[in-house]
Amino acid sequence: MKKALISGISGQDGSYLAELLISKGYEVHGIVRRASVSNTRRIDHLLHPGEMRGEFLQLHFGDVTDSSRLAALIDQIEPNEVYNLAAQSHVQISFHEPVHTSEVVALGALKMLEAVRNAGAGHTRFYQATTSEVYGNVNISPQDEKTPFHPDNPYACGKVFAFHQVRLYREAYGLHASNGILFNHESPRRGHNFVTRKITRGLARIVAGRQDKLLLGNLDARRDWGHAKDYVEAMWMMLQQASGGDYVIATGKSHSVRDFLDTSFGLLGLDWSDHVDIDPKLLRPIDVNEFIGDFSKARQAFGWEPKISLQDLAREMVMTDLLHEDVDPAQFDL
Ligand code: NAP
Ligand code: G4F
Repeated sequence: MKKALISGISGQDGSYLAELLISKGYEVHGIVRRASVSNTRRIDHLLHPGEMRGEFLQLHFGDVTDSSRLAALIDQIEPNEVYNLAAQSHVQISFHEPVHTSEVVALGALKMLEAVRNAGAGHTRFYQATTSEVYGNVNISPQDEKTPFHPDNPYACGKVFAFHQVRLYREAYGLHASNGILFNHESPRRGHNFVTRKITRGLARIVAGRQDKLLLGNLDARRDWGHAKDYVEAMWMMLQQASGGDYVIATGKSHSVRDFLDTSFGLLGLDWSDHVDIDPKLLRPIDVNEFIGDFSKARQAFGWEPKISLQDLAREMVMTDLLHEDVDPAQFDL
């Protein structure tokens, strides 16, 4: 039975990846941070009630900033595949917490790589969660694996550092290590303070009468939005290749925040402009105007392509958030 270790397993992608690997017969191990209130909500269905383990999933307390703990876990588990998904992944918060963000995003990735290398784990394959944010406002469109990096926030700077460490470990030490350069991907499990989830959750709360207004920042920004479920499959596919590499994972289509508002409010027959106000505090010191990815390399190398459309993604998110607010989605023509 293959063994996988996932950092960031309690996050959006970690939860879908754990489900995918378990469905493929893996024994999955995950690193979780100790929190005063449980942070395993997204993976509780994979665990025995009240325990840190399930039939095919075991959780271990740890933190990617703690080298000694990472080394001990790699030694103990001897994973075939390591997926480094841990991050302070919020771009705006990275402007407020640049040092902490860099410690987790940049040094955390390096510490994971070192733990794998020092274990002499020639059989261990490594996945790094790189991001389209590495391109920033590069003004070349669409972005692919050859597009120069121009990181425009502390989070993106940390991810560029980690990208090059992964490439270096591949070239210098022969590690099977891959960078998935993933463009934005969303789901009903997306954190509440990312724009798509903030919109679908805000919409559901407005319908339920629990919220009056939805406060947003830059509505003109354009993003290439896919579904997290499709994207974790690409992570796994990268590690099944004969050697490591760097791959863009995207849909090839870009939409503005305004478009996403049109789509989600439109699903319930509402006009978002009656409910949305702009809050200047939500504007960033620099924002990236547009991301749009070219995923041809991944399609050619291992046949990956996105399956879920933005319309279906928005519908799933709106329906789930309505249910969370005890509103019956059946009353709408979804
Ligand atoms: P997410 O929901 O914010 O999850 C981040 C995960 O990292 C959580 O499990 C979090 O644990 C964990 N974490 C944070 N700091 C840690 C630390 N010091 N040690 C160990 N774990 C730590 O992010 P996501 O959307 O699933 O994204 C997964 C990865 O892909 C991230 O690296 C992100 O930067 C990258 N990425 C995401 C996207 C996207 O659009 N979603 C696109 C490109 C790249 P807690 O639950 O305890 O907070
Ligand atoms: O949803 P967002 O916060 O995602 P952002 O900044 O694009 O970052 C996400 O995707 C990256 C991949 O490109 C990941 F690497 C990263 O970890 C994260 O998952 O914001 C999207 C856009 C931005 O232009 C932002 O300025 O929406 C705009 N926006 C407008 N109002 C808002 C809001 N963003 C947030 N979070 N909250 C708002 O109220």
